[in-house]
Amino acid sequence: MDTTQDAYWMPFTANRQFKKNPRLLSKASGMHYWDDQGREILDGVAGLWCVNAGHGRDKITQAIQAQAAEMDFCPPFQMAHPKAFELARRVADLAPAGMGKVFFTNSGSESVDTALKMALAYHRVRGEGQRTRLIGRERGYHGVNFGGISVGGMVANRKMFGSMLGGVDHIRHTHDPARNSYTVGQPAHGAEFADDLERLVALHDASTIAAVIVEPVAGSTGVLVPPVGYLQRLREICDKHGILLIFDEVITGFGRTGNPFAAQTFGVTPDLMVVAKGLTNGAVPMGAVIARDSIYDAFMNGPEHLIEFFHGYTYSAHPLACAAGLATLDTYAEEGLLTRAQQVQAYFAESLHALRGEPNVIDVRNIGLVGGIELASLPGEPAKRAFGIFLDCYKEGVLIRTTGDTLALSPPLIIEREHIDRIVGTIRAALRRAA
Ligand code: PXG
Ligand code: PLP
Repeated sequence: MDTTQDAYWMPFTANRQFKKNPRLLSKASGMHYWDDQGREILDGVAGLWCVNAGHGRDKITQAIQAQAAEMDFCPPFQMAHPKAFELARRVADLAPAGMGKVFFTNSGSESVDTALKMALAYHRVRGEGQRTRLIGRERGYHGVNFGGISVGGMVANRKMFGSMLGGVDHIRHTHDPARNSYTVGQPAHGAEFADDLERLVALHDASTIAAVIVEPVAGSTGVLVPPVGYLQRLREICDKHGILLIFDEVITGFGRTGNPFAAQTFGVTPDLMVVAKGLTNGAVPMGAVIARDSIYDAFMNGPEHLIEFFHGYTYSAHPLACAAGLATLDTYAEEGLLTRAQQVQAYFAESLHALRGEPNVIDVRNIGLVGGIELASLPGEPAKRAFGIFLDCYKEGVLIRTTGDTLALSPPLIIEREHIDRIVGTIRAALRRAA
């Protein structure tokens, strides 16, 4: 083993396997990475679902460089800098009407925990402090902090970490391959999965429930697109019972589904929206929670000199992140990237669904510029077949992502047809080689 790699404990990585045969990237531009040997690699996953405008965008680079030279850090508690206000305004302007308040964090995981705390505190400041229960969903991914894994529904991310938050329950996931496999876009069947929330209301009583958190499209558990009418039904049940609806848009935010947010694509407005990743095009870590005005307003009570919400991070609204965020939103606007998926999604869908019938493919799912190709697992060895395909594609110069035995694609929104052809062609060849 190369001893220079000993010290780095890699996140979500098979450390021993990786260090025997490392995959090192050293340069990125547009749709591509280059490895440490100078080999070009087409990026089929926007880094990790985050580099939505493509890599190395000049405007973003320059904004970060200029900000670092002008002011490196500004304390975010009882102090602020102009770009923090400006970025909050710009993000709020992209959000559904009425969602006008933006709280900054440094990641999706921090944003999730921030949103859960906001929901609990919101009920409390309104005199409904008994609403302490949080509801997540099976197969949900909400990052890796304790709040997020508590409401999350990925067994491997939970089972090692004790009892987590108390008072959490889960509704069922919406994956229903028997009725919905190979659906192009939103599945027709399964709006009734939302009624599971009524079951939990009957069990716990609505007066104990603070919020429900779901990803509009579940990403990390294999690209699960919401059935037609499902999110509407969740919204109705939340409204009926005074429960807050939180959308985790860490992946779906910033153009992934053809609109700035999936809330707009599906026509359902949540009460709190969790974002990260595409907010800065992945260039500087940053996340945010976007809140309905009425939620913020509920906190603005009591003596004016007192802190209203005892929460925040040293690096909330970091100047470099704000500068990167503003330049990112400029780039999205100048190039129409937040709606560009609408133009490319038909070709993307057609190309992915043409993989039906290739060896071991059992389902294809897609919406906007996100896609999942599910493979039959090797008997007794879950995730191994997909990982083999990942390694083969990487060898052939295409970066994809796997989750379980699903191949996931979420390319930069600047993708052209020739890139789609190359990604899908490489996957097809890898599937055939592996068979
Ligand atoms: N919520 C959702 C819906 C996410 O997809 C997070 C929260 C956490 O964000 P941070 O910035 O703390 O990582 C995410 C992150 C994958 C994969 O390919 C997906 C994510 C992160 C790492 C890997 O499965 N999404
Ligand atoms: N731990 C200690 C000892 C701290 O002083 C702080 C912040 O001041 C934190 C953790 C939290 O760090 P952050 O604000 O970067 O999340």
